[in-house]
Amino acid sequence: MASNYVENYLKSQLKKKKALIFVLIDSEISKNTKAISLAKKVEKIGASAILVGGSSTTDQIEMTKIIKNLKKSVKIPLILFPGNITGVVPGADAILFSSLLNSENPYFVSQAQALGAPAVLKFGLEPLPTAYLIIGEGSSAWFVGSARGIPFDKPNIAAAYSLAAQFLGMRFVYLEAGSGAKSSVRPEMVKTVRSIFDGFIIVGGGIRDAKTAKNIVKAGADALVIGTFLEKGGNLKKLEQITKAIQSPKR
Ligand code: 1GP
Repeated sequence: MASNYVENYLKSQLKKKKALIFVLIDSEISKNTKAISLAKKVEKIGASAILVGGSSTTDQIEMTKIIKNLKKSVKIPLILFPGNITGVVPGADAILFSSLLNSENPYFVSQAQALGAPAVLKFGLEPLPTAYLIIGEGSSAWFVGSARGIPFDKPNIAAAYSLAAQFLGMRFVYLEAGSGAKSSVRPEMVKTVRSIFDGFIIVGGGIRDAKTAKNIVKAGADALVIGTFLEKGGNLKKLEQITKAIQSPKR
């Protein structure tokens, strides 16, 4: 298996940019041609990776097909973002090998991981060890993952989970407000997690304007995941604004 190629690439990108943009393509929503054209456009705008997945992946054949075509169309890494073992398919570069640490169902904490791990090895996917933390309630990820959502205004709880993740050897934390969330994770929470977690902080869910994005990055996020507002194919201008707002040179 390729060693830490994607992880090292992300680290080197971070040295050049203040924060990274990951664009999420949900293969259940964006079908082939749309997904490919979106990926090409966002690569041009400056996205550092494409996440492929979501909490409701069922069509593995379609997903594999999209990944195969994406691989031919863009140079940036394709990272699987599985909501279950159905999200583990061949052809991508890496996988957010995640444990939903605040799930009430042990299946999402460790059992799906055990069931999925042999396929990750077989497909040569680079596992990025990730603590997936669901913030708030009511999102699909919250419902499907049987999460006990961390309240938006309890940054210390998110920080405690992140510290536990660090002690468990996880190098990525993903603070997830949920796809299409009304409000994103608050900067105060990101800041508190940043003060205690040494690894890579990913923040996603409901980020759709430059000001919000900037504040989350200022608080210490390393990467923002953008999904919903790009799904309909428009709004690339807005992505440009967000990218510009967060990727100004470090000094
Ligand atoms: C969802 O964090 C991602 O898992 C992206 O969220 O779709 O709201 O951009 P949005």
